[in-house]
Amino acid sequence: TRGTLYTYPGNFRAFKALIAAKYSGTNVTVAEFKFGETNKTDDFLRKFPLGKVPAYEADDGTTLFESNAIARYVANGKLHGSCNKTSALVDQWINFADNEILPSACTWVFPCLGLTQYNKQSTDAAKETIKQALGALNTYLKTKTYLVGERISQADISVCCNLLGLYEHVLEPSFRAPFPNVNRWFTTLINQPNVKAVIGDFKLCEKMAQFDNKKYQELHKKESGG
Ligand SMILES: N[C@@H](CCC(=O)N[C@@H](CS)C(=O)NCC(=O)O)C(=O)O
Repeated sequence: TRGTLYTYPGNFRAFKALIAAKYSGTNVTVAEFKFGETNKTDDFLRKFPLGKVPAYEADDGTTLFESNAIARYVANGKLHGSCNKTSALVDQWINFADNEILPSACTWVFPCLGLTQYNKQSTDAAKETIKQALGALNTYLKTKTYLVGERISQADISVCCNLLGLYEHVLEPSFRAPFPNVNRWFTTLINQPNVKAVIGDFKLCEKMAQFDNKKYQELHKKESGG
């Protein structure tokens, strides 16, 4: 299988599929892409009606949106568990990553990048949710190297990718200290050659980032008519 992935650089959702492709030997080319332009063209919208990325077009014409579906497709059945039980466990962690981690991760990290406005109440709630999720993961990983079975699966890849922004920007050493098993597992993941080949060198957060109002104003100049 071969195909083309539409995404902007550094998109953690695209990473889920690109890492899966590396592990599975699938040839995925990243398209020339300009966010806000390429994904608004008629041609793109005909194939991918929401105009969102990542989006995938296989060489046989198959088109897919939603990062988890793309990751599954390019993995060719590998990485998703070979029996009913393991594939359900892999799904469990993929859904955990998107439902229990990602919304709070975005609420916490996006204001630090100036992408969204800061709201103290929602940020505090998000931090608590992240603590709960990391706590659950930490307990689960106490006796395990990987989330499902004895080798890397899409469960590890998807949870790891949804944690990237947190570990990069806000999980400073004192915040992450109570979760040593998660830290060990995350470090194992980001150092795998197939992961490194996609995400590059990763530096763990040293100091918790805060809301960047200057960046926010800059990024939102146009909308406010300035
Ligand atoms: N659930 C989707 C989310 C995709 C998504 O929200 N993509 C954003 C960028 S990361 C996007 O393309 N937004 C463009 C738009 O909303 O116009 C997935 O996991 O692939």
